[in-house]
Amino acid sequence: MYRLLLVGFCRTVSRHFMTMTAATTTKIPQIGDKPIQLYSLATPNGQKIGIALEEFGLEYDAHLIDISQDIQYEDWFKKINPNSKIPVLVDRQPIGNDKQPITIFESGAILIYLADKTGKFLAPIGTRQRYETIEWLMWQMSGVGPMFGQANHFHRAAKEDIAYAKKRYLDEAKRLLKVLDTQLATTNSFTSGNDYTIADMAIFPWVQFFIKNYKDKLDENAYPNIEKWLKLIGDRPQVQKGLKVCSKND
Ligand SMILES: N[C@@H](CCC(=O)N[C@@H](CS)C(=O)NCC(=O)O)C(=O)O
Repeated sequence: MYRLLLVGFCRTVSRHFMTMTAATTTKIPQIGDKPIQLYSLATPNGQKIGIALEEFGLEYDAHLIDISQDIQYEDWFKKINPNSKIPVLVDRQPIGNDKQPITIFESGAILIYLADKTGKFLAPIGTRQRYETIEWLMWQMSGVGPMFGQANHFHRAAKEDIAYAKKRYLDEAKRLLKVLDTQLATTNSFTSGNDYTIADMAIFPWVQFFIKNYKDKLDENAYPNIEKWLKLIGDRPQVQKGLKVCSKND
């Protein structure tokens, strides 16, 4: 199921596609009555936010954005994310005195926003722990997401079989997994220390996807600490529910 879903995601879209979609019209999803509106799809980048909303216990309406239909290039969507990618979150009861709804794109930014809104899963400003968590969140955003995404693209979606690209991104994915495994051996619990944080929520969907789908290309038993951590997080009911938010199969 994962395989089918992920074959076409996180792809580079050509200008040709963009011109085509400019002409199409699709209805803007109905806005629900919950304070938070989520526009997403159950890919690893989208799943981070499904997990977070469940973990934070926030009320939300979820709108499935089918990126294979280029909904992300429609004008209404570009207004909420000019970068045309899921996930996007709109909060009609934002933090602070500002009564105007806030719209946030980029999953890392959404996670920090939700943590600040609720005071959960990210330590307060001024603590060392906060920056350790942000460090690992940024590591996911700049390393794991793009590199695992490229590895998946060249192994499963690319129209050309390019051995150099396949090896380059698979090697980098393996290196990143080793970095995580070593870190988890040090903390002996969660990614940035003793507490479960938004860094774990960001890293989990990508690592789970990659370990499951690329088992045959990874060395056996190479990541014992990751295996333990995957179970610890994967057993959480909020995570199991969050993974399915905006799933095409539900
Ligand atoms: N850095 C972004 C990446 C988001 C992203 O790449 N989303 C993909 C799905 S996983 C997407 O919407 N792709 C649509 C496209 O490229 O046309 C984030 O973490 O929010």
